[in-house]
Amino acid sequence: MSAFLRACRRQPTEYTPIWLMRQAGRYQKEYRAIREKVSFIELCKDPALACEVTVRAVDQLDVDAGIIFADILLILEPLGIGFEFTDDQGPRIGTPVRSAEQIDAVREEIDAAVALSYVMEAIRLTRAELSVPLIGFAGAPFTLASYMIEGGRSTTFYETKQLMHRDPGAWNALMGKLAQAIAQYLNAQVKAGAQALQLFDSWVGCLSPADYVRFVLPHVRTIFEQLDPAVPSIHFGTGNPALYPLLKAAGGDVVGVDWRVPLGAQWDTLGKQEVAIMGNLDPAVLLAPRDVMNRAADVVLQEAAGSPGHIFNLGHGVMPAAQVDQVRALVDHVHEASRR
Ligand code: 1CP
Repeated sequence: MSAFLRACRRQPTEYTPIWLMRQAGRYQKEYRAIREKVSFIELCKDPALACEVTVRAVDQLDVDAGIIFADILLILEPLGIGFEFTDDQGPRIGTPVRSAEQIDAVREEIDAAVALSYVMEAIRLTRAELSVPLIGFAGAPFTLASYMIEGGRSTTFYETKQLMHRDPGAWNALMGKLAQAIAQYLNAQVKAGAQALQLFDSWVGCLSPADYVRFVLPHVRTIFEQLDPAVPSIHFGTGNPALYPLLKAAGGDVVGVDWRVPLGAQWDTLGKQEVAIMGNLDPAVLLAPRDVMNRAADVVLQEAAGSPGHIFNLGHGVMPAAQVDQVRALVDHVHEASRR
């Protein structure tokens, strides 16, 4: 079994496996060249191009896993929510969902294998070309709901929290529909060939632990309960260290943590015998001089202390300003410095 899949299962590996969130993207000149010809959505919906972009990131970086090129928002289309990607503002939802009537109109069930067949086809094509495991993914209900309700990116999440507190019934109805659709979508990706899954709850850190327990955790738990246990799952959240024990409780074989926590102490709190951990270099360190970056990576490796079950990653995605040779140098350094 590959080092990445073994680490997901907390089995010993000869070196610490590494992959990077957003390892395919604008920091690569080949990606920018493709994006001059096609829009982001066209790229996601073209399985051959999505496969090309996914495989190139693995080849350029020599990482231990690929992640299928897609986006967490693609599932909104089959749910009946129109959106577009703007070049400067990020995603924009046509009509934000803010009333009980609008939540009623969100579709109950999607057949992801049909509605998102282009993702499934991209997974099949990529599996045939990759020699490392391929990760499938989806956005978590809170993060997806926040885009639907805010209408785009947010820093305060006031509209989302307002709906949650004003009408818990409508909130739970929306979260329940999203959880069902997400579970169905993730299982369809496994059928198509995904060998691991990641649930991205990128913005859930804006919540208090008490609100996470009441308004989010039960819905996320239903997702993990429905996933095929033969395929390891990663539960990623950022921005709020107090939530990590709750993310673990909600489910997943691996908890993905950001740089706001010391990885070792966080892993001790979660239980090294109970869950694997992924993280957690600050992506900004990619912009530092190479020796500074390597020393920061060494700190992460020392925190993990070579314990089985550490997957090296950034605490969030590679930024567009990163340089490909620097990102590759990070991967090479982690492989060499962790060899046992
Ligand atoms: O060409 C472009 O400008 C598009 C930029 C881009 C890319 C490369 C977007 C728009 N999405 C993606 C790909 C993507 N998105 C991947 C696969 C690539 C890889 O990892 O190698 C994945 C896993 C995602 C997941 C995603 N999309 C998340 C969760 C991860 C995270 O960064 O927290 C989120 C929040 C999104 C929404 C999204 N899509 C795109 C943008 C610019 C955003 C963020 C907008 C915001 O700040 O709210």
